[in-house]
Amino acid sequence: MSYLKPAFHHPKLPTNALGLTRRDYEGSISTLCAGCGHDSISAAIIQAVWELGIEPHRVAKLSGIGCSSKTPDYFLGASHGFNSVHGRMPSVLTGANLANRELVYLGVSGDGDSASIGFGQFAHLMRRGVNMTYIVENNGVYGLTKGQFSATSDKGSKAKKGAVNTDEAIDMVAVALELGATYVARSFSGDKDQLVPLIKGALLHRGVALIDCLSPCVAFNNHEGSTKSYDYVREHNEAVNRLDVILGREQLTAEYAPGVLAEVRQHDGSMLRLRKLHDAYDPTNRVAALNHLAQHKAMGEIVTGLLYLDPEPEDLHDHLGTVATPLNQLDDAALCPGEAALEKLNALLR
Ligand SMILES: Cc1ncc(C[n+]2csc(CCOP(=O)(O)OP(=O)(O)O)c2C)c(N)n1
Ligand code: SF4
Ligand SMILES: [Mg+2]
Repeated sequence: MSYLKPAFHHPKLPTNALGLTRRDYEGSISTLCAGCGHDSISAAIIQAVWELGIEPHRVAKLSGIGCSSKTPDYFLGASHGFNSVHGRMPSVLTGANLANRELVYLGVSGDGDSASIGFGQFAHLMRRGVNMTYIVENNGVYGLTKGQFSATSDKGSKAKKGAVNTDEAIDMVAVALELGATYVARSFSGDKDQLVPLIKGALLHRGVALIDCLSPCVAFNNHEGSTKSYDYVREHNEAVNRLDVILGREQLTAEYAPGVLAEVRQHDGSMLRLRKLHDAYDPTNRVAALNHLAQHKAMGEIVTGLLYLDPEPEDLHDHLGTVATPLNQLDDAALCPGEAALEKLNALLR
């Protein structure tokens, strides 16, 4: 059950480039547990889309099943939405994207949804390079079904009632890097300063963007012995960089010391500025990103930040050579080129 929020707001609320307030990007009232990390991610999504000045009706938000997959109801109430079947968001989103590339696609999923039942779907979406932002709200448990270990629970991590996980964990960031994702980041729901710019960069990226966002489940995975609790993530967070997203229309200002700044221009002219916390870290080197992850994992650290970015990404439409016009705007002549064209095609296959 969800509740509608009252529409009135303070007349002096700040507006974005479209004259809309942050309230115009909200959804219905959350029914998640108070303190759930997923609610902070919804707030970060609202902030990012509002700051970018994207019209809400230009966004399509899709999800699977889980507490995480319920969250699209709680943001961007005026956007297109589709709550699919458990683990099937990637195929529904791929189909929608192929039919209409003009929308901004945002997929929200959980670690159970993406790393277990939907793992095959996740893999194929990444390797195909569907132009979208994929946020995994990763709490290391099946929250909605009351706290079973998920495939991202770390080996040795303790469940609320004391059981120890004996299985190896799947690292969604490492998998996405292996599979060719062109924007790969990890963040923490409790670090809005890091998360909001990462979401903005992902939404502007014209390729597949993954954000693995650690998001503590206060009901089932926030105790001592858990490696996905607020305390654990805060104590073990190792950020490789801090991101600022600068749109073409905004004035560029130099505010960082030389040697610690990496600038990457994206296809649309937006500039991603990375304040490097590690001077040696190169966000455009896929192999280095995988090595960095592995080295820090061995030290028990959770690496966050923008780990990999391909500034010249290709997406599924580039690979398939599809028509740019949304399919529902094509006329009969374009959709049905006639008998002679069909004959020619058939002849090629004989
Ligand atoms: C086909 C199918 N299998 C199993 C379920 C039961 N189920 C619902 S949500 C869920 C796991 C959700 O975990 P996750 O994706 O991590 O989301 P969270 O609730 O932790 O945010 C499962 C197994 C289902 N709804 N459909
Ligand atoms: S059960 Fe866990 S994941 Fe689900 S709403 Fe509650 S805190 Fe969030
Ligand atoms: Mg989960």
